Amino acid sequence: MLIKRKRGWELPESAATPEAIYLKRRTLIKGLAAGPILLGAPAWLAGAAEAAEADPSAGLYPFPKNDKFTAGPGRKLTPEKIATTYNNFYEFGSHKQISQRAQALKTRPWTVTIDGMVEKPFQIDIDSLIKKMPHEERIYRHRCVEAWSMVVPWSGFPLKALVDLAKPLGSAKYVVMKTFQDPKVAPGQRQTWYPWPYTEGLTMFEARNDLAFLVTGLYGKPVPDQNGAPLRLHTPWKYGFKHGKSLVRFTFTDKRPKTFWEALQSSEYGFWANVNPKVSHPRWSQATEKDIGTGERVPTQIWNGYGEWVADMYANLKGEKLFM
Ligand SMILES: Nc1nc2c(c(=O)[nH]1)N[C@H]1C(S)=C(S)[C@@H](COP(=O)(O)O)O[C@H]1N2
Ligand SMILES: [Mo]
Repeated sequence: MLIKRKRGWELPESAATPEAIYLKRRTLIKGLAAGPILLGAPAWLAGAAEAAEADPSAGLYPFPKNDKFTAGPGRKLTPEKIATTYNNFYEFGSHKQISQRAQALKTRPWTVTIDGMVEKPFQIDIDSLIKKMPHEERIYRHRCVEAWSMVVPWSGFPLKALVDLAKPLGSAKYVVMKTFQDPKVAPGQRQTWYPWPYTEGLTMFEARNDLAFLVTGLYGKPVPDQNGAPLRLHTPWKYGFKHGKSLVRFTFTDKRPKTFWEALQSSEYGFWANVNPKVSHPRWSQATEKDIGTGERVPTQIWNGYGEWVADMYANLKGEKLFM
């Protein structure tokens, strides 16, 4: 939880990280006509061209902003550089500095499987999915269970649109979302004590809520690998660990899944994980959070401030640990 490094945004431009340079090369190459110019080009240039070609969705961004969603009182957008270099993605390491390592992820081709209790299981490639889904940009606050937060413009589409595409049976009660599994790419997955692949889930009610959002982009561009390319969840009223990254499978079921953190430590992390400042984590208070953009500590809000959209869903749920 402690941020014990020199903060990236305080560095002069000349000290930009190799990752930033990598991203710049991608942009540079996108602006060049492909082909002859690459003959005899240095290896990094050719590699960057491949990376650029490998993301056919890049030209679709930015998407129109949905003005319903704002940073909120007293909050500011987190600088892009911070949100893209301070990450939780245990597949690439159990610390926050995984952004460069995560570039090993190959996000094309990328196939998403829809199965379980649906009319007819199917697979769809990510670019066909992106083209079918109604995209927009939403500013959402992101509250990690570790008591830090950020405010980010996410691009994507309502999870509800994918649920409709999937045509679940009336008997389905949950949608289970799984991250890719490939220990050759993700060194963390060689640590066999973790219950890979990363698994998360929502009730069908939650999945159809207007706020549940599948993210394909960040800051008006395709979502960077370290933030869960090419497809990750965002349910802003829940702790960040609910937001599975780099998703490959959506399974509809009538059984509540054992989620990744719950399987590891059920006394500390549960299925619901709704944000509540009054319910402490067993090892720390959830009353406040550190905004990683401003460095300020701000009070945490019930449902992370999204109660008007989501609180109803839980009104009749008795005997459930809704806030862990
Ligand atoms: N596959 C996978 N998804 C994951 C995680 C992870 O380790 N692996 N970490 C979660 C946690 S704890 C948080 S806070 C967010 C962090 O997302 P960000 O790096 O885009 O801020 O991703 C979530 N999704
Ligand atoms: Mo988190």
